[in-house]
Amino acid sequence: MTLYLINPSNPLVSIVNVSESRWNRYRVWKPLSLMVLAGLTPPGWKITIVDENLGPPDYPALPRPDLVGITAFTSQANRAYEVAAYFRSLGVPVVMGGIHATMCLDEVSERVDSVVTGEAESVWAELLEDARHRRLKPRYEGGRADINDLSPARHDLLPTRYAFGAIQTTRGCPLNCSFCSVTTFNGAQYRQRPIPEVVREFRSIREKRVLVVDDNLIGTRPKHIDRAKDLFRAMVQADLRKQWVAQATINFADDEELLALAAKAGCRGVFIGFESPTQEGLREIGKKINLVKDRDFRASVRRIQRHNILVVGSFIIGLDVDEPGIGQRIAALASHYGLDNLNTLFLTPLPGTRLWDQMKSEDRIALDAFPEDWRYYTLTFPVAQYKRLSLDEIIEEMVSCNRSFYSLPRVLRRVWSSVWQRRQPLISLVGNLSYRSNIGVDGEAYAKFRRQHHDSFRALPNATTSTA
Ligand code: B12
Ligand code: SF4
Repeated sequence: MTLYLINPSNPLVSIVNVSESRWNRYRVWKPLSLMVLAGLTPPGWKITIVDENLGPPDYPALPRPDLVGITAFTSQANRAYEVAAYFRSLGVPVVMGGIHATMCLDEVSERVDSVVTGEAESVWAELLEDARHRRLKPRYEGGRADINDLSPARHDLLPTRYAFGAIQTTRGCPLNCSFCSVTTFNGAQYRQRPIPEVVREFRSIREKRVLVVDDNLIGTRPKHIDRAKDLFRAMVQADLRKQWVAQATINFADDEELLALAAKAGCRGVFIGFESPTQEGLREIGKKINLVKDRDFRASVRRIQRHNILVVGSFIIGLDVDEPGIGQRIAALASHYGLDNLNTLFLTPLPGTRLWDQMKSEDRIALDAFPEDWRYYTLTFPVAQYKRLSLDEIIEEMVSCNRSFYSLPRVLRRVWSSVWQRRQPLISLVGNLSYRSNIGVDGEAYAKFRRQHHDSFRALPNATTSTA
């Protein structure tokens, strides 16, 4: 039996087509979900993983498979349906799973033969057996997997042409920020894989650099932090010689021992969600962990950087409290914090989130011609009615934020400080130039977007500005 596992592309991802910019090749990450599914697949299946981000394959030239499995984030849904339609036209059954299939079950069910909701571990073997006997059910409910019993991912099934391999050591997040899908999808319970299994899987990754995909590698409670320390100790002991980047909350900065162990275990960069420059903004989205009184964010960032770890900060534009000037405000604050890179995104109601429910009930979802409009749900396009910013204004805020943070003097200052502090100057240079080179391409993409979608955005009755 032959199985194709497909990760569809979205040409709008990061706005820039990967091949358009040399720097953006560094954005190519290995799709872990499909390697995990492959790891769960019993012997007897010949598996091919297709990552369309590496270039669209010539499907008609490939042998006809017995089953196709497609993964998709919401932004990939359109392309997922195109691929599904092609294989179904050949009579090949298609199953879809992942975050979009879980959050938009009805839409997906209409377009594929079978849908897996939630985590696949508990149902994948059964589904494959059903496929073998041509009795696929329309739906399999995966729920949440037993974290102590995950199969290692098949890291060998994709080429090593990626800048980063990928691994997952925990699932779930208790924080449930309004814009984020993780708590709904993976649960509020922070589940940690057994450390020896993580170390074993790390060893099987061929890439030198690895993205630890956990939404928060260190967790929020003292027992989570202790586990993170134990993991880092085990990684040091195993002498993995990997360099890795991860996502964490700002409390990463609060424990010197944790930072020292992370650095020793190979941590070279951390993505942290700062989200909003104001307390009202943080309250609006429910990012409680950033609301801790008296936190000095600049000092926290500096503490992390002292361990030779780069800090990439993420902010959101478009909160109800955001007014004209927010872009400059974010750029100034991010520079003040001393962030190595800044990633600013538009507030985006993703299906299944609290924000989606709220915006839907307020009739504020502007791009709602689904499934076509899903391709704009990359967080790099405005897709909703923003309370105090018109379409033109919010785009201007994004452009001015990036122009300001990635202005040449600021880039040079950051790169110089990374040389001075011996904090990976080359990566800092590449990262800054990559973001800077996007500004021009973003401008063209926004101009086209504005022309095509201006009419979908109308002034809210209580908005302070108009879209005219
Ligand atoms: C790593 C990651 C990335 C990597 C992706 C690398 C890659 N090529 O896969 C990068 C950095 C590129 C990325 C980019 C984006 N991401 Co991202 N990302 C993640 C993250 C942190 C982990 C994903 C992961 O690898 N998990 C580990 C695997 C094992 O879990 P899994 O994917 O859920 O797979 C399991 C099940 O879903 C299921 N399953 C999955 N696929 C399939 C397929 C079949 C056939 C079956 C049966 C089952 C199945 O089985 C698996 C095992 O249980 C998630 C958060 C999260 N916790 O999921 C966000 C997340 C997926 N990203 C998100 C978003 C919004 C984006 C972006 C659009 C915007 C952005 N700037 O972040 C872009 C666009 C990407 C695109 N291609 O369009 C959202 C998606 C929400 C949504 N509704 O789509 C998430 C959920 C984060 C959030 N805050 O809500 N991301
Ligand atoms: S944004 Fe981060 S902290 Fe908030 S719920 Fe999502 S994963 Fe958790």
